[in-house]
Amino acid sequence: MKSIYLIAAASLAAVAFVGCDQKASTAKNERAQNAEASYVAPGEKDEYYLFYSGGHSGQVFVAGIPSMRHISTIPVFAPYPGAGYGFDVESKKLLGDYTWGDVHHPGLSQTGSEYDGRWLFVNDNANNRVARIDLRDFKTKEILGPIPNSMGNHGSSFVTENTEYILVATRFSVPLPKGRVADPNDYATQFNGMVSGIKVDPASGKMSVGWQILTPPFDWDLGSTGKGPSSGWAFWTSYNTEMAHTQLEANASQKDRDLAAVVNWRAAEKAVADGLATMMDGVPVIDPVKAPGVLYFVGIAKSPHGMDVDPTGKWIVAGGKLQPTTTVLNFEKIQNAITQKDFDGDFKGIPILKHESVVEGEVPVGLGPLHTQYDGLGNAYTSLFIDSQVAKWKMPPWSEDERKDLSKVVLDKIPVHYSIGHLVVAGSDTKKPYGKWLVAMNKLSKGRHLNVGPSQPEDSQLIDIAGAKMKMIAEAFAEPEPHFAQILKADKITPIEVYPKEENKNPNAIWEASQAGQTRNGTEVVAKMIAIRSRFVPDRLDAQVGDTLTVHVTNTEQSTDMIHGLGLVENNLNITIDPGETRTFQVKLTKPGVFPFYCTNFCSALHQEMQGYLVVQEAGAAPPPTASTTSTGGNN
Ligand code: K7E
Ligand code: CUA
Repeated sequence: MKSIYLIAAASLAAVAFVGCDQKASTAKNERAQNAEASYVAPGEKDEYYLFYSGGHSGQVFVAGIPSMRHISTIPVFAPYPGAGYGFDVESKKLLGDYTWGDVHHPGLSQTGSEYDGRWLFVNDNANNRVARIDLRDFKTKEILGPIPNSMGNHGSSFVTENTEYILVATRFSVPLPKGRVADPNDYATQFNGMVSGIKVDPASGKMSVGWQILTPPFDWDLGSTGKGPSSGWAFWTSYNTEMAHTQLEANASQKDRDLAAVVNWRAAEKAVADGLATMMDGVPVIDPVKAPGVLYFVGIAKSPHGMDVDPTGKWIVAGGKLQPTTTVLNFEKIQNAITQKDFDGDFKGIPILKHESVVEGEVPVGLGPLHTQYDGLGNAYTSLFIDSQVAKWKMPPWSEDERKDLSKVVLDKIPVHYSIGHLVVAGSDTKKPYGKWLVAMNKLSKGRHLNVGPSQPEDSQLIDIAGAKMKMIAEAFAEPEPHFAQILKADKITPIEVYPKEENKNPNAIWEASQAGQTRNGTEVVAKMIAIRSRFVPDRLDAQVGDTLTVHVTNTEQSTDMIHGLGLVENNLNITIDPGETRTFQVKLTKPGVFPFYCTNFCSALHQEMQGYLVVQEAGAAPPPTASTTSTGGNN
């Protein structure tokens, strides 16, 4: 008896032991496989760039996929001393009066609905601007704005199929033109929103405001541009069709449906050419009631957020934050409804397309659907903010059986950590997505990292979408706050590593120590300086209180990664100069003294020795003998 018990107990224990061990080794295998999937060995490179918005940091972050390693921060709307951005004359001019921005939606330039690798556009929600980053050198080249007649540049920056325009829509409505004052109690009659077409010069990328479409005072939200059959069109969700101006969290959630905008931007172009626009604050503004065919509305699920056109251009998916479904619009049906005037009345003279006539279906994806992305294989991926999940579901066409119960097209769900906002599938907004990877950008990390105190990072998770089931692979953290992102195949671009000397057309560039020195004209002191391992020439500058000192620094190096910086002590100044580049800084001298300047970017064994002095005499002092000569000594 006893022995039987013993045997039974022993075999039970053995079963338990084997089971546990198997589980452990499966888990271990899986960990190893996942690690391998995102592992990029030292010296090897990632396959994709991830450009993700830096939110209220005002910057753009660059990481590699699949490693998720942060590679670079591209300063855009805020000073960034690490790149000397916001301290030299050129970048100060770009920033204008602002020292921050709120970046939400990066958009890569496209040709024929595919990424062409030329530019990355990003919006500033806070100060109504759009910026253009050149992917040749990953630098911000232009900031346009504040955009006239446009308040709260959130529904932006959506690139049209050949980068004809960056389309933007207003989050906030205000009395227009800006500067006009009206009582918020008269919100419905005195306030307006706006959709703007920011024209992009095809050769230079230079932006200008092309035209604008006046809209009722809804809060325009996310948008997307058409392609293929929907070429020339764009779509935005909105909230607050209630036109509330207080306690929006309750007052803007009264109706069961909100209105999305269906915009024919080619018709808008034509309306301006036909003289149907009137000028407001220097921009041709179209009243869509007077230019029929430019703007339509369509009712979609309550308080929507994301609006995403699929790679074929046939389907447009809206996420309904307060309704557990995505609304799938059929573009062909939209066209038919427009031709047949199949309207459900109008809103302030703008026709509302009949919901039932243009909606293909409402897919029960889960709670809090925000944004949708596509893999180009007929699958959609929707972020579920409330459920903290990504739902994978099948795009139309659907079978009769599926139509009857659309829960059947929901194929898979994966938990993310936590409260996902945007998600991105590589190339989702082009006609040929790369698929393969999905990055979930989660709002809360809730301590899934080393404890860094109360201010916690955002959590981004890499999900493998190549198989039938989604697979969680890796996790990375970023500073606040990634909203949207774009993924670009690395071999699409070949950024430069130095600025070629022959391309430097800056009239103040110098390449020889013999050309270096300073000149004075009244109180204007101008110096031309060279930075080269490991010295500045000249390494002495002379000026007086009351002078304006302008220094043009050329980094004459032509080797990769040989960057020099110039920090001027107690003058709140740091610039960095890339190889072959000339940068200019300007200081108004207000206090006498001797101020050291030094190289801030580690460049050589003698980096620490790379320094000089700015001698500032009292106002009116006789210029010292060395004032306009080149520095002597050193190793030149
Ligand atoms: Cu969803 Cu500004 Cu695109 Cu954030 S927005 S999540
Ligand atoms: Cu030059 Cu450090």
